[in-house]
Amino acid sequence: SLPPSVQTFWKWLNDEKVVSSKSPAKPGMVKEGLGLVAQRDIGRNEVVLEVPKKFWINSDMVLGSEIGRVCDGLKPWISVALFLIREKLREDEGGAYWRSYIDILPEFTDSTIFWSEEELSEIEGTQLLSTTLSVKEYVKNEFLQVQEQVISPNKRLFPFEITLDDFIWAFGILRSRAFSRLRGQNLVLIPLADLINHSASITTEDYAYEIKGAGLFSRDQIFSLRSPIYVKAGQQVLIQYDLNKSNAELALDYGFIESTPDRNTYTLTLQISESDPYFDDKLDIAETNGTKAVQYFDITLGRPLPPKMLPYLRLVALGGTDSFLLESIFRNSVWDHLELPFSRDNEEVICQVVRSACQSALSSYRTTIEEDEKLKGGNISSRLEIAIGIRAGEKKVLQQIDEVFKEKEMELDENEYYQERRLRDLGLVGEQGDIIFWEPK
Ligand code: MLZ
Repeated sequence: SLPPSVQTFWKWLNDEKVVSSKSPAKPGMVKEGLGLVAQRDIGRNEVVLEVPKKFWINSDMVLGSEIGRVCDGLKPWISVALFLIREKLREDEGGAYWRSYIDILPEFTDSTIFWSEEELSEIEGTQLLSTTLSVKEYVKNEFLQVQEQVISPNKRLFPFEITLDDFIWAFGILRSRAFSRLRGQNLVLIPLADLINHSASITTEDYAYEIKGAGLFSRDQIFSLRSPIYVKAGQQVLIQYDLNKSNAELALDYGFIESTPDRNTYTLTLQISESDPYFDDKLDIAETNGTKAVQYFDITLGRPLPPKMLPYLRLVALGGTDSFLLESIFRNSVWDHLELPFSRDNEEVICQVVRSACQSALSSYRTTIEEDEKLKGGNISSRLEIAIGIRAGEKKVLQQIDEVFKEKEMELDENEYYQERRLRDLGLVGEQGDIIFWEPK
């Protein structure tokens, strides 16, 4: 049966007429923790619940609340975080209204922002570790600022100690529970709707939830959640959170990963060095073609390289006798030329650069893919499972990239390069590739 806190929450929603006993779904205990369970069969695209705007928690609502006047100008997530923390920590009667919702919120999730140092050591060498550390650094800086500018000067509104951990808690709640891709909404917590869990096997994102008018004669808005698939009574209602997030993003935001291969990604950072003698010309060319001085390329397991990566790499590596291509008369065609191997030297450099970057990244993990695969089957905690999935996934992507450039290395002598293409275009190369000489008359 349901924990008392959840029963109280459900009663509150009934008392407030957000739901009735006939509601198609209600909170229930599921393998993820809490979830929404169908009380009867629910059809595909059937509305599961509707939550009126007065129950939404977003920055507009906070601006109209008791702390509104001190939240003016804050980032939306900071306002909502302050609101949640205050509702959580306050002990006066004013806290009664949101109490039952606050009480069902978890103290933590499996998001890497909640991991101990020991748990984080399992993702040593990964990009997820550095992302996690920089996100925590960001939250800390925001906390220190809001503490100095908002919390400390307003002791009457915040008559309790607020710590960085409280702030990380609120951040984690928002990252995992808020809906962020709604029309006109930056991020919004929708009590009850936020109990919905994610399913990897649901691959349609559209129409699962939306904001709409509460009715023909009402100017109010409601949040409406539909089930993307048919659900039998007693089963959990699930949605797809986000088809575009990588496993690293899923782990950071929600504290889970998928085994779907193309959720595994690695982000390569390439750049035109400021000390490059051709920096200005290269930057101009890069920018005309939609790339920057520092450019990120997300590489996905089982997918081809991003289309702009090879031209960008060739541009970065361009030098020596190839640098004539940077002259302004070529400006309109330079990117086209870089879509294909430009010169043997240039192609060789990009292979070496990428392969050695892959190998050095691969050497910073503590385990091999084989060791990871062995651990996967065992009886391990959910966090360790995430850690293993992430580090194995990154390594697989790195190996894939290395493999691609290893093949390119083997083709170096067979490629046709710019000079040959140009001669051929000018009709100076015969069928067998021999240069045709004119006999002097
Ligand atoms: N990623 C989507 C869904 C989030 C659902 C959160 N948990 C209930 C979004 O940001 O809207």
